[in-house]
Amino acid sequence: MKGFHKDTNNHATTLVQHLLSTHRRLHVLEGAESSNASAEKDGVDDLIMLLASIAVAVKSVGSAVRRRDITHGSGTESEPLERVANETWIDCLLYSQRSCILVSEDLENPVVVESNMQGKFAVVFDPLTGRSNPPCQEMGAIFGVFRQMSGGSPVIEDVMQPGRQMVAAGYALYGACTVLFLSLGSGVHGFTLDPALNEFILTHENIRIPYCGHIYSVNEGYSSLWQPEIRELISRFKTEVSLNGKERTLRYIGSMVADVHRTLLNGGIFMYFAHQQWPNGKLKLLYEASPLAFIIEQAGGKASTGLERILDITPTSVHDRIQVVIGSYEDVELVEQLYKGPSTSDPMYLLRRSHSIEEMKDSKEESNVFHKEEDGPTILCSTLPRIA
Ligand code: AFP
Repeated sequence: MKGFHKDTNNHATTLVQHLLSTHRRLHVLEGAESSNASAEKDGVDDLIMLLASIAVAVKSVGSAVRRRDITHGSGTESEPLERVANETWIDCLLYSQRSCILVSEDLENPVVVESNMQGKFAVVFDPLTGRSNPPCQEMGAIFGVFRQMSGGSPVIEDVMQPGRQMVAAGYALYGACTVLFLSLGSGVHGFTLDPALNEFILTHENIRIPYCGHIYSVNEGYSSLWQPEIRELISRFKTEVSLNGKERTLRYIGSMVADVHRTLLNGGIFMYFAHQQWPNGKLKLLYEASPLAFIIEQAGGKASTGLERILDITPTSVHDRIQVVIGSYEDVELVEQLYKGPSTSDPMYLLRRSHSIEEMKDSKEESNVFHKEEDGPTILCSTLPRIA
């Protein structure tokens, strides 16, 4: 794990300090006459207050998860963890007085906040995901924040927005330590909970996902339930050399937030295709796929259904399900090209790609610098002609 980022006074940077300083920096850059005035104007201070409340929800659910680890199966558990998590998120969002309408994976219908507690933001969230992976190692939470579009009382349209209109998104993971990764649309930053301070400390500043990877993540247990073209696509993808020259290898946790977290840090691709049990795909658009697509795109990656960009999809219901292909730019692009098939894919793509792989091999022999991890992908990026 990277060390704590220190500010100019050599102090670890907390979540709120980072959010405030980033925002101030952004406004100075925009030449705003005074950041206070502009902060007020565009409600960023309100957004920071809302994110601080989400951090409180993550801390308290994190400690409930850890307690549950200790008491697991002892019968002393009073309430199911998912109910504890859902109620905690709703309380924190309500008392932030910055939200107006809430969508939770664990509630059939959206919650409209009482007018005297209302703020400007619509929040969509999955308060506890990966829970079919007991005991709790790979559980987490996912959230997305939209601006209220309607004037007056909030309406369902305030959450039925395409992901590209989010003003913030993020996820938490309750693994060996509790981490919170988020973006306000200017890069992705990761924070780790320091149990001694009970503060989220900046540990991953401005993360960039590797341009290509060799890890692929898909539940191959469903291959018999997939459409033949999906089976064909996965077997083709597995045999296509990864641009970093490494053999492809499978990693699948079964918790999207954990699988995407690994993909963000190490590169590669996570896929969940439709199959007989889930004809439209299993994963939820609004509070699973869209927020994680926002994060991955902000880190330089790509996120699609295989055919269209996830962030351009406008939900038709709050619990819509979609297919998900998300991760390193080059890997997702390869899957999209294979998925589109010869009729609609870029006929030159695979040719260019194999050309680049040859070039890579040549440059590897030549400079034998390829083995130096950090150089690998950068060499490739310069060789792969972009699709206009
Ligand atoms: P739970 O939150 O019910 O554990 O579901 C997790 C999830 O929605 C997502 O996080 C996983 O990627 C996916 O389901 C795993 O689904 P399969 O078990 O069908 O592979």
